Parts: sequence; C-alpha cells; structure tokens
Amino acid sequence: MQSKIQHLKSEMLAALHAAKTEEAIRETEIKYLGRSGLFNEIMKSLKDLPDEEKKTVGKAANVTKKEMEEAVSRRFISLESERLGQIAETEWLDVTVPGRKPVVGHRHLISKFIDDLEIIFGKMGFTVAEGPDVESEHYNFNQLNIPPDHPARDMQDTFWVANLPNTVLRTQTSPVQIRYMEAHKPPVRIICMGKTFRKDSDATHSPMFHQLEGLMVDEAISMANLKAIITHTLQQIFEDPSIKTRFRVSFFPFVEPGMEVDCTCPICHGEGKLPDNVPCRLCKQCGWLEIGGAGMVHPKVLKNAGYDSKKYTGFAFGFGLDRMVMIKHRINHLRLFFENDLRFIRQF
Ligand code: FA5
Repeated sequence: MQSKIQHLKSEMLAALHAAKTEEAIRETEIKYLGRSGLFNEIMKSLKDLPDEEKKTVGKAANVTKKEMEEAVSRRFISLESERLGQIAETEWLDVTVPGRKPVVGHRHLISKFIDDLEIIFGKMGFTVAEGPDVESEHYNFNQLNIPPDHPARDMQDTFWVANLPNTVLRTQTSPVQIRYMEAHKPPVRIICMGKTFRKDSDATHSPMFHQLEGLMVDEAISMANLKAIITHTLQQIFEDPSIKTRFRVSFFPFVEPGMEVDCTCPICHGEGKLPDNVPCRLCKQCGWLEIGGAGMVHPKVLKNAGYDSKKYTGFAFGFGLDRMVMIKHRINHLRLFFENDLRFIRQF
C-alpha cells in the first residue's frame, strides 16, 4: 500500500515537472489530489487493512499527501519565476546607457525676420493682415488700377493657374491692400508679409519670394509720414540709426506719385568703400541699396475699395523681404534660403 502511494507521488512529481502552464499544473493537481483523484482512490482501500496497519499507513499517507500538495505549490511558484525570467531576458533595460539627445530645430531665418518685422511695426500701431497666395486677377491687377491691357502687367512675369480662369499666383502682396480696405473702414495701418510668385530666377530673383507690404490710410496722411515710417523701419531692421533713405520717382499704377526706395548701404554707410579704400561689394560701390517700391495710394484704388478719396489719403510700400534678409546677413544667393542645406540654416 505504502509503495503504491510512493509510486503515485513520483508519478505526480514527473507530471508536475512536465507541466509548462498553469492549466497543466491545475489538471495534474486535480488528477492526483482532487476529490475523485488517484490519491483518494488508493485511500479508499485503506479500510480493508487490519487496524494496526491502518493507523501507520494512514499517517504516512497523510504526510505524503502534504508533500504532494507542497510540490504543486512549488511548481506554481517556479512557473511564475520562469515567466518573470523570460520577461527580464527579453525586455531588459540598461539604465546606465547615455540618453539620445533629441534633435531640436529652430525657426527659419525668413520666419524669424517676419516675427521681427511684426514687432517693429507693432510698436508703430500696425497690425498684420493676410491674403491668399492663389489670387484672382481682379485683386492682383484690376482693382490695383492695372486693367487687362495695361503694359504694367508685363513688369511682373505672372504664373497663371491652368485650370482656374482669371486666377494667378499672386505676383505681389499689394492685393491685400484692397482686400483689407474692402473689409475695414479707415483709419488703416497694416502690414502684410507673405509669399509672392514670378517667373524670375537668378542670384537675387527667385520664382517664389517674400514681400513686405505696408498700408496707412487716414485723413491728412502725407509723403512726410511715408518717409518717416520707412526710414525708421529700415533703421530698426538693420539695427543702425545712421541709415538714410532716398526716394526716386518711379511708376506703379496703384500709387501716385510712385517711387523706388533706396537706403544707405549698412556695410559702407553710403560711402561705397570700406576703410583703406576697399571697394564695398554689397552695394557695388554705389553706397545705396534698392529695397522696394512705395508711393501715395492712387485715388482710383481708394475708390475701388469703397473709400472717399477726397477725405482720405494714404501711402503704401512693398519691399523684397528676402532681399532685406540678404543685406542684413550678407547672404549672396537667394537660393540658399530655400535649399534646406542645414550647414546654411544652422548659422542663423
Ligand atoms: C511691387 O511688387 C509693388 N507691389 C511694390 C509696391 C507696393 C509699390 C506698394 C508701391 C506701393 P516690385 O515689382 O518692384 O514692386 O517688387 C518689390 C520688391 O520685391 C523688389 O524691389 C525686390 O526687392 C523684390 N522682388 C521682386 N521680384 C523678385 C524676385 N523674383 N525674387 C526676389 N525678390 C523680388
């Protein structure tokens, strides 16, 4: 009888050893130690033994049963530690390895310049207006006093949008003047900065470039206001209070009179040469740099936008934004802004 029990025990230990899952252990436990399990089967035949033997065999059987129960618990514990061991093996983490530094970018030079302009003009009471890059011929030309047959259209080599009639990629930020005036009553004091497009390409011209547009309309606005605002702005941009401006008569259909705006070269300060008679390359020795166009808003444009041109006057200007950044940071090719060469971008 006792040897039967011992045999059962070793059989169960082997089964436990082979059980690789919780369910398998549980099944083994039920098979051997369950109410109708093999152990109890044997115990049933205990009653047939003589009394003396019953006592000793029963005692020994109880001890063995306890051992078997303990073996089941131990197997559960060892299975759990096997599982944790596997996790530790596959999901280990070396907390001493030095971390990887995230690559942190920064705003592009042009975007930073746009932010700076917002601050400079904000201090003078100008707010920022916006308009679409894909613009109608109506706003880009017609309302700016450039009718379809006007030769001034040839001044700006235009991208027409193929599948949309009378639609262009805006050639200038000036259409924002009209859009803003149509939607707001005077006084007006706005700037608009954004992308503009022309079929142009060389070291200082690109098919996509940026312009800064300014518009101020109120009663009694004069050329004096235009000159003061533009001169102050250029001094702020180039961080040089000695910058002087020059206004040359020119033609833009949406202003009258119209002019080109130049400022003294921030490198040679208008001298055309550097100390020791070294010729200034930025301004090509002329001492002046062309910045953009300006003028007093044409009465027709005011009328087109629904303003009383007898009561209100104003000035407008449009500068090449990229060109100002080139001058400020001595950059010699416009394409560098758009090529995404990190060696260039990281310098600013
Ligand atoms: C105009 O676009 C006018 N709308 C400016 C204006 C506004 C005049 C309000 C009067 C009143 P213009 O075509 O000259 O003007 O362009 C203005 C500036 O944009 C130029 O001086 C130049 O700095 C810049 N620019 C023009 N074409 C390009 C180009 N392809 N690439 C880079 N910059 C350019």
